[in-house]
Amino acid sequence: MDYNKITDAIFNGDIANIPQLVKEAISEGIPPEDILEKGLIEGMSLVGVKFKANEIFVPEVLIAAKAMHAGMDILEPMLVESGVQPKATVAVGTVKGDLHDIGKNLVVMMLKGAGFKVIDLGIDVAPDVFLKRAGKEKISLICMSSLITTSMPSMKATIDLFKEKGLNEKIKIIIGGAPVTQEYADLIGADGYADDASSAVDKVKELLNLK
Ligand code: B1M
Repeated sequence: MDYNKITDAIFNGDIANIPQLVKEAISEGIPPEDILEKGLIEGMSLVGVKFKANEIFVPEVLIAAKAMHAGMDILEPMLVESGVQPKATVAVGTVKGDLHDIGKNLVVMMLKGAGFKVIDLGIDVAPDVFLKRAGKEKISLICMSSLITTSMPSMKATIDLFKEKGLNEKIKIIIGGAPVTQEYADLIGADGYADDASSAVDKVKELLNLK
């Protein structure tokens, strides 16, 4: 399989052809994780590089993101298949002021695939929304995602709110996203940091003492 075909299709926002290309890769026996990492995510990284260099602009990025979602829709059932009793309930959301959802969706997918019940809170999630949902459902851990530096303070605000309500012992909070680091996690008092979606699963298991 030539991963470049998928990478190019993401970069060019070729929404019509992405599902077929992903299905072809699956039929060639390529593991879905490889299709995701070496095809879809690679394409999106290229989009990021060109966006930063002002060589492409928001409309192109949006179309590429739609193509990415079209590819992820095909892979999701394969990454998620588990059918076992949920290990624990985890909530995932992109924090207030931030509309990026691709990385957050990957975290959701990987956690589901690892057998967790996942409550996807979506994007632009305010601290009190995390709090309300944590009160309603039996959430053991929250994963917060931030892709822009301006939304990072909302991670701290959420952690502060959980501490203020005395929930920080009961509900762990971990953070991730491109501008976020372990140092930032330490600084704002998060229980953990994960560099990518599969490390997020490892961190969740570690913090909840699950295998
Ligand atoms: Co935006 N954007 N964007 N954007 N965008 C970035 C993030 C940016 C780095 C581009 C750049 O300048 N190089 C830049 C941020 C700069 C900064 O803050 N320092 C930026 C900007 C500036 C903006 C706008 C302000 C642009 C504007 O309007 N002028 C605007 C902000 C809107 C808002 O949120 N309020 C904006 C808008 C958009 C679109 C809507 C056009 C679109 C989002 C579409 C969507 O998500 N549905 C978009 C996109 C697509 C990007 C880039 C190109 C790609 C992001 C992405 O999906 N990457 C991005 C550049 C880049 O990152 N290279 C960029 C692929 C994804 C798989 O990676 O999300 O990092 P990522 O997730 C990774 C890890 O970070 C980790 O796991 C994933 C991998 O497994 N992870 C977690 C993520 N969340 C986690 C949570 C965890 C654990 C791990 O929990 C524990």
